[in-house]
Amino acid sequence: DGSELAEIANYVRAGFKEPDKKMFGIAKNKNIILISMESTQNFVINQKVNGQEITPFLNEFIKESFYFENFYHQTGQGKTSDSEFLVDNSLYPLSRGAVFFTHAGNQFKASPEILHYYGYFTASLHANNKSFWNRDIMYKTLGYDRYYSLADYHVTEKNSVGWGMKDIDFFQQSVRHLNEMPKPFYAKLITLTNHFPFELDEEDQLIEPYTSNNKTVNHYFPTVRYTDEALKLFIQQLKDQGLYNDSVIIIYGDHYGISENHNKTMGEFLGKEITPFESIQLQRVPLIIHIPGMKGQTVSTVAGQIDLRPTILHLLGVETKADIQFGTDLFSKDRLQWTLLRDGSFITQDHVFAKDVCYDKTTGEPIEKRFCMPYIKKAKTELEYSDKIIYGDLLRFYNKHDLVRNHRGESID
Ligand code: GP9
Ligand code: MN
Repeated sequence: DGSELAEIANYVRAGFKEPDKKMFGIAKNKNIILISMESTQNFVINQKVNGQEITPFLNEFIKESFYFENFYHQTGQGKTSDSEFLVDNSLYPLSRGAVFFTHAGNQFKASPEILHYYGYFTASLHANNKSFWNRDIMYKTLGYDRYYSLADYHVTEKNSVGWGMKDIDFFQQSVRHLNEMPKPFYAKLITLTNHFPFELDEEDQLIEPYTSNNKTVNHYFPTVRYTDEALKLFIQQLKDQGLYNDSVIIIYGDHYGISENHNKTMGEFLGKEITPFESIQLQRVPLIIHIPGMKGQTVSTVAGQIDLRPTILHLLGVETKADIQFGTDLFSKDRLQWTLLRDGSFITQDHVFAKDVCYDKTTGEPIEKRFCMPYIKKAKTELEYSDKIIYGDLLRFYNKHDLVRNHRGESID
């Protein structure tokens, strides 16, 4: 029955933080353009390889955007699909498998579905086979109006590399789709070129690889640089098409690209040993939110992908107080400084908890576990509650009727 959901609802609503009044509704009726950057970790921002910038475009773009420097991915085995799940639902993915495959038949109350009540057209754009990650099925469940997949792109041998269509071509053709969509829209674009094993054609190599005996790490940098170039061209096209000033642009990394297996080389590159503490810090991915007419700012609040849904909805002026979600608005003044990764590791203002050890964030040194204790319980509770929702399909008890009433501003029980 719905009693389990009631307990969970009490928990999440008790943790609800009011949005910043200055930000709530600031982007009402604007388009949302979400860009998922494949395998892009935050350490590449403002970083050089062989004396050359890895992300010259993003390094400039963050100056005119909100740039979140302590933003973590929270994905598990479902990789890109897990990040999509987090962003649209503000629920945790599963500890094993991909919820896109295992629970596509559930009822969710994802942001695309909610945004319909506010007149939005919702779409996902990704030049891959539509059934990859079960997206064609799951997107219907999440309430997407349209999935622009492989069949909607002109893909040739020349404009492909590695996993498929090159990012520059993908963005170029995506602009046409964006132009055709009813406005306002909520559109998610998923890049692909910076995918392991980071293959690139000679002509697209804008910087030299890193030099070490580790091919994966070496080739990561030129492909990140390539996607940075693709983003630069895309933003210019948005300006040319008159879409730029009507759109909030949100760029985020989906998950790590360099796994723990490469910690030795990463340590050489960064000039420090990659301890379990540093390993967690490497799970930071870029988050850049560009709001037309607003000045840039670097924000250091501790946050994760789970926080994007309330943030986006609040920017659009949509209340989420009654929603079942585990994230908090990134602009909320009194948000808790904490984020929880899917493996139970977490990060607070002063501590990192990883592999059952509590670390001091300033020194990176292990300290007594009691400092992390209050959050250990919270971490366990949240993952259990989120899992319960998914395994028990509990949001079916938060039925359509409640959802509509809630988003008409009527109260629900
Ligand atoms: C595939 C792309 C990459 O469509 O999203 O998937 P990943 O392997 O990163 O989950
Ligand atoms: Mn991915």
